[in-house]
Amino acid sequence: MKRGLFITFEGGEGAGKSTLIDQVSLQLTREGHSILKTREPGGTPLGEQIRKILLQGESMTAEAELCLFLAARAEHINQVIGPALEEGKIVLCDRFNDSSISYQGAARGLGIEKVAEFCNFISQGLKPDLTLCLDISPEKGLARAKARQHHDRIEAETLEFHSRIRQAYLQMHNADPRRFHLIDAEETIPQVCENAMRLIHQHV
Ligand code: T5A
Repeated sequence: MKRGLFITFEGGEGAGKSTLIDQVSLQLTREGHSILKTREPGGTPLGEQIRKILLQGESMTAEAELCLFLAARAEHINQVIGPALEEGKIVLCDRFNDSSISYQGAARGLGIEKVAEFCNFISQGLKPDLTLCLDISPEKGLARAKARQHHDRIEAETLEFHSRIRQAYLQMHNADPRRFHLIDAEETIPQVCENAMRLIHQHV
């Protein structure tokens, strides 16, 4: 696959990813870059339908949950991410494989290695060039998320569940610090954005 630049954003609930992606997108567009902003689960008509089932639907087994996230991702890569990268765009993606590894692999207990392998198969080896993970304590992130109108099935999990997600992200940073960067999400929005842009400018 010919490449633009693939940047993913990770973090626990309410960490500030959507806020950051909007700011980064604005700034990169002003600098003259061609941007595609997208999110998971979602980004395609089928992906958006799957998103509703995953976030608003009935409870399901961890295995079913993983398969649904990956079904949405397969469509997303094929229809949206892959073509945009081929056109040379900078793709800003709210969550990708690292979310499945931390949420389903670590927090749901399906196993980090097994889920990583499954993700790699589904995404045909497509890896982000850069991942920015907004690090925040689960207590503070959930408080931010709960202050909003809409709440979903996964956000409503226990504090222990959300703590396992944070631990998994910290491990990912330790395992691959050149790609997977942690950004302190408890700083102000402009400061978080400045820290993210500093890392992005090393790649564009
Ligand atoms: N999931 C996803 C899996 O389990 N497996 C997978 O493979 C994938 C892809 C997605 C859910 O699916 C799970 C993860 C999620 O549980 P979602 O609705 O997209 O659901 O949820 P999130 O991705 O968690 O998005 P959120 O909208 O909940 O959080 P964000 O985008 O991180 O936070 P944001 O930007 O909306 O900010 C939250 C609030 O905080 C404020 C904002 O103004 C907003 O009010 N804020 C700050 N306040 C103070 N200081 C800052 N620096 C702030 N930054 C933002």
